[in-house]
Amino acid sequence: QRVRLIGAPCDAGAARAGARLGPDALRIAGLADALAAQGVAVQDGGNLRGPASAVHRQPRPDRSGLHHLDACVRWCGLVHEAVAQALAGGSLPLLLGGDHHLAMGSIPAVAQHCARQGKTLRVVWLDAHADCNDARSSPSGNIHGMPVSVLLGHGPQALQALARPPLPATALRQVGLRSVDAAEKARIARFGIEAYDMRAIDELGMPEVMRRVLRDVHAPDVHLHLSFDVDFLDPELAPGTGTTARGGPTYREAQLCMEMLADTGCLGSMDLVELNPVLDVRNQTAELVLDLLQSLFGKSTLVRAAS
Ligand code: DIR
Ligand code: MN
Ligand code: MN
Ligand code: MN
Repeated sequence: QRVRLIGAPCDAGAARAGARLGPDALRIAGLADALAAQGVAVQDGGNLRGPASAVHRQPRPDRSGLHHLDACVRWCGLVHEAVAQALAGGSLPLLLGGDHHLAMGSIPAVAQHCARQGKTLRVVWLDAHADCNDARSSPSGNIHGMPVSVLLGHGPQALQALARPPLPATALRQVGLRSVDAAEKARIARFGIEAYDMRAIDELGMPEVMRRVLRDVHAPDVHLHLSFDVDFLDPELAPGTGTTARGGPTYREAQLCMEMLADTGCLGSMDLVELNPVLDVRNQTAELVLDLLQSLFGKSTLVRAAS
């Protein structure tokens, strides 16, 4: 398996600055070696070069109610192109964010690739948040809180062009939610998104949640895209992210989640977003993420019989 690393050092969509340093924090933690240890051929495409963000951010929404709209649109364009190129070259694109608005660059590129290849796309969205706002419902104006709306064709007008054609809601599954705005709660129900909050994980257990999420994810006709927001993880394990929410998955729950995603054999692309090394403790969040990535790329403790 060939993986192409695509660094997107951009935090224009986030609530606080610092996620722009995520790609290098992952490299310094040993990302390439961690993947190589799982037999992955890693190709590091370096960091994309896009519009710079202010060092001291004083987010002020523009007339549309969106922070840093122009920068976000331009970064998504760069990401879209890089992801499309990696897929066309037969590699698995691993987008290193940067904040989660960049999924409006990666996922449409993946969807277009799947349409050409006649593959069914399934997107698993691991996040504490629903990222389901639009300009009017957003309490913050931060675009990282909006990509799910946009991908489903309901987001702010100014972002709609990024995600054509929109994904059907049936292609998306969210896991780990615990910080959802009132308007988002209504929108999730209205859009018909299959979402598993922390209560679902408590009641059903992570194994049953993931069995449901992956019930129709089987090789070879499904392309699985994983959109991994680091704030999915419990903040006691993963402090290095801009908008933490307590009560997230434990270390083992997160590992099992990765192991079950790996077992599908369908992983075709991934976003790894919202790592903010400025807020981290000795890069421990980056190191934890590498542990999880190894499981996602097939690491297991014992030889396992095919199930
Ligand atoms: C909040 C927080 N729902 C917003 N969202 C975050 O600003 O839209 N998304 N942190 O990642
Ligand atoms: Mn997110
Ligand atoms: Mn989040
Ligand atoms: Mn976010």
